[in-house]
Amino acid sequence: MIWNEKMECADRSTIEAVQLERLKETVERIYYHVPSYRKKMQEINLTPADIKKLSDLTKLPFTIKQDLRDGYPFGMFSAPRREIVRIHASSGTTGNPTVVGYTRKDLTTWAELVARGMAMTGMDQNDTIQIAYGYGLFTGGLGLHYGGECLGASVIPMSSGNTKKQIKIMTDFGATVLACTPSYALHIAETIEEKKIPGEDIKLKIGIFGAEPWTEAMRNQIEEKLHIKAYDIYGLSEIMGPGVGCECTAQNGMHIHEDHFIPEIINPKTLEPVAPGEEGELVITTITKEGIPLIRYRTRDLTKLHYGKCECGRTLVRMERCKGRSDDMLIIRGVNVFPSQIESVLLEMSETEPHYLLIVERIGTLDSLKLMVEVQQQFFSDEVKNLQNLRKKIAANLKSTLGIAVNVELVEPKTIERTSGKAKRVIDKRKL
Ligand code: DLL
Repeated sequence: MIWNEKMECADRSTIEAVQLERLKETVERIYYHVPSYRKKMQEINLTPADIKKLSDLTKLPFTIKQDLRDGYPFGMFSAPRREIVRIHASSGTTGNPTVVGYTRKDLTTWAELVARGMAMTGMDQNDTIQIAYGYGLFTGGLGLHYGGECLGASVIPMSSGNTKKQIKIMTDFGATVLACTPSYALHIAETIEEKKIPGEDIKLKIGIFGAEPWTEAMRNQIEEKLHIKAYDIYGLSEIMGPGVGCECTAQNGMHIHEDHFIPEIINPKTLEPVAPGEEGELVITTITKEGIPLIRYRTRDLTKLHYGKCECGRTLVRMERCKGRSDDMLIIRGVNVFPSQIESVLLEMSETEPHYLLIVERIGTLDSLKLMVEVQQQFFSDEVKNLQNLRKKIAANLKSTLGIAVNVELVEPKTIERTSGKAKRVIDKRKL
């Protein structure tokens, strides 16, 4: 099912014409309604009339998370408060959260776009979707909730946590779709295995997982353990929430809803656009939002965009799975390391579990990277020699992938704390 064929399968020139018209309206809106944007534009002598063609987008200033924090809580809203009908916020690790507001039209758009994403995965009205993303200020729960209702599916608003109850409701209500973070999906899958729930009691067919980086190897594990097709869904609260992009059944990148967002990829150092197909930081401009439209928002997410044809028939650009964030990249003794690289190594080995924690420390002037990873129980009952060998094998695999030595510590299953939301994979003691 294609939800909005006219937009999702439009040719490039049609999409670009729609984008230009909507971009002009958005620039006009922020210039006259958001003082901080007007000030930024005046500083570079830019007025809304200067946006004449789509490529003029690059004349506009960037927006960063700090801009939202500086205007905390509602400084960047461009609609009057009486038109704001919902407020969400994203918790920052430091400082104020970033706060976003939605008008009624924004909420309708959001629900439609999430529904479009769900339709891409093959979901329809006959599905029952269990939403195990957190409800609350986080956009995951309510975002998927209204998308599911808009699609016409039966929505189970579970929220995250209480895994035992998740599994009871999943089996009793016959949920066919699970929506949660990929790390929580894996935890649910393991609990199902442990409790020896018979396969026929689980009716799941599809998973809609996002909100944190995950790897292809992790997808394979989840698909195998839960006997489902697992799809990636991308979004961020500043831009809308979940549903900015979603994978279709081709599982070959997430289609971005270009009739509502203009994506760009820039080099995070030079801030210049990269060549098409190259990796860089995703920058997004919203072109239909009323509550808090953002121009050239720097997501910090590293990915690539592909404009080639997709086998599903949609012409919307596809973004690759996020490799990580430009700011959660670790630099260890000068070497760039992404937690996702380590995860891939672990998932390729049959002896380890995909539960791990990275601890970065500076000892004297040298950075050291320690990996705590769970291994199957049997290794702890085996001879010490076997444990030693496994430890060496993991260290050698990591060394050959990352090019640096990692101090590996094997721990027993269930030692590393589980979360039902976004997994915490890194403790960087250099920053504490
Ligand atoms: O995580 C929105 C969301 C909810 C997306 C549910 C998907 C599903 P924030 O809390 O504002 O919003 O966090 C946004 O999470 O900039 C990425 O770094 C990361 N992220 C989101 N989706 C993915 C994904 C929600 N599919 C930040 N793959 C983003 C990798 C993701 N990272």
